[in-house]
Amino acid sequence: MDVKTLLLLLPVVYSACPSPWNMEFQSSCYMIVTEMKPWAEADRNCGLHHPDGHLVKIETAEEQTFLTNYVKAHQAHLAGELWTDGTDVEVPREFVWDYGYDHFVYANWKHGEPNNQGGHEHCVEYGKSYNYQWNDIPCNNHYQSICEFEKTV
Ligand SMILES: [Ca+2]
Ligand SMILES: [Ca+2]
Repeated sequence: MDVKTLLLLLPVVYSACPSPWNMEFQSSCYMIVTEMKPWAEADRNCGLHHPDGHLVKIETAEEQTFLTNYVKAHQAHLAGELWTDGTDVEVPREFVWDYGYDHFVYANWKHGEPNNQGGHEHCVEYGKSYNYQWNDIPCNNHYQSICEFEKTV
């Protein structure tokens, strides 16, 4: 490989996350949104910051650990609970990422969750009150959120 080819490849290999996406893990960029919003609005808000932006999909134990470490380090600035992209609005009791396209392979539910308390819990939150395990909760609750987009290289 000559030098010119190498220089052309560098921006691809080392593409950092564009502001305000300030967290990077594997092929994804993330940002925490501190405004409290209902789930659907929080998801739309992610898309305002990047065309591929959506609420976070926690797809592996490694991603869960990365995010939890980051959130714990910054929790003084956070209210507690954070929206993820998980929902069962399309098919009740079948939780998926992104409105039905990706069934959960990895999951980290709190013991006894998802419990659909009162029959109105269709969105997945995650935060310190459940020690960063997952819980289904009404989608119209207002929480802070984590947004994610996957870099296309
Ligand atoms: Ca992800
Ligand atoms: Ca629940």
